Amino acid sequence: MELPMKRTQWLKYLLAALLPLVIVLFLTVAPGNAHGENNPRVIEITAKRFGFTPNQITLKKGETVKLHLTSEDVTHGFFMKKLKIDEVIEPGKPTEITLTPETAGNFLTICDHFCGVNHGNMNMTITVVE
Ligand SMILES: [Cu+2]
Repeated sequence: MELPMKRTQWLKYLLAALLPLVIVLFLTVAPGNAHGENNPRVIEITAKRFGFTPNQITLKKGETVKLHLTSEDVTHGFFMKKLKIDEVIEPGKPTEITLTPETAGNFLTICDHFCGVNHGNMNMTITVVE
């Protein structure tokens, strides 16, 4: 029974060769797909008289995200005391915030840099879920 022996050996070689390949593939692909500490989710937020787009974002408690803020017209503010956010968004100068919310809830984030007649109504909500 020579042939079955050889087949078994071939299978062993094949598995021995494929296993490291599978491990390498897993290690190279998996971190790219996951959003961990080193690769946070990026959320684009645009400020324009007199609102933010999007008007609401949802974050996960404990998950680090990057907020990428840009202004399409004049200088705006981006302020939410409880999340320790206090930024100025100047036109043509993107601002980046790295944020790891530790408390769940709805946080009204306002423009605190006077930008015109309806400035007082310029805000958005950051929702943090458990
Ligand atoms: Cu504003």
